[in-house]
Amino acid sequence: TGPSFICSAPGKPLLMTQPPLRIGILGLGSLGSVLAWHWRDLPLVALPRDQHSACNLKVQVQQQLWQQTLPCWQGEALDWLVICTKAAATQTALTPWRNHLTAVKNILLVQNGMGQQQQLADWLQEQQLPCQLWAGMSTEGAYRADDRVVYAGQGDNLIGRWGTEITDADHAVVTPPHTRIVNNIASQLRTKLAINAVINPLTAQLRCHNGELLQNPLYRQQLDALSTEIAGLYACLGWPEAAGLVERVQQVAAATAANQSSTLQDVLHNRPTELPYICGYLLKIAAEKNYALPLTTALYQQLHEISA
Ligand code: KPL
Repeated sequence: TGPSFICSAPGKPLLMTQPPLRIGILGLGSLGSVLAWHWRDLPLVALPRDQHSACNLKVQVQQQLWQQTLPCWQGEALDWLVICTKAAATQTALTPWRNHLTAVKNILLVQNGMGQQQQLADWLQEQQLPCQLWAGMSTEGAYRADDRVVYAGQGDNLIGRWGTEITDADHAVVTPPHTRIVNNIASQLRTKLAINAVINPLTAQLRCHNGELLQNPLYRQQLDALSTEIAGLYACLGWPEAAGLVERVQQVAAATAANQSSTLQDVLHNRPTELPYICGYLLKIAAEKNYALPLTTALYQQLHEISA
């Protein structure tokens, strides 16, 4: 947002600059670090686990290495608190900051998976915190390599209000740079959920890059069978994203062919995966409808065993 003009007296414009957005970031992994790089000219603060250290960031963008230290949030007013932790860590990471949250206007969750958005909405209401809750879906490409995060591919960061339609008042909110407001964020999240529910567990189980799911005929069969199973659940739930879902998963596997999915990276580094908020979430809603997901169930169980 650039400067805007208002007229103090006819013919005498008074230059008004918008104060820079104050943003706090919780979760400075690959995506959080890339967003910090996008917002490097703004006054950023970090919400570290120990609640007092500054955070050192290193992001490699093409051949350039960007390094910055973000101070720890002391409870000063924030326009946006952006949460990029793993879905399962949301509540544990946020709760220690409870007393500062009255100073936050908007909370934005940008994570894989579903279920955590509503859990947070319920918690904010229970705590009587008036922050506006937003959910986001990112297609930025980034991965951790040694001591740095590598920004591997530019993507979109779509955001929308959680649990409600976008209003005129929301459109008037100044959103963080490199984000775009959409009216159908829940739909975007459901499509991404299906993509992650197919590509992530399969690549983790088969230990392959995303593109091999298309190139290897046996893997390709599994890809299509799993996508078809999930499209069936979406159709049963009346979710319009069911249409074209199998093709959409294929397109994303092709577009991210050289990627190691985030779940494969987690498994290879012995980290907890996001599958409970991806496959686990789908299995829970399928069970509520008595809808069987045999392929998803088997894959989820096997991967639980691998990462347990
Ligand atoms: O979101 C992804 C992930 O790995 O988590 C995809 C889209 C599958 C790209 O790798």
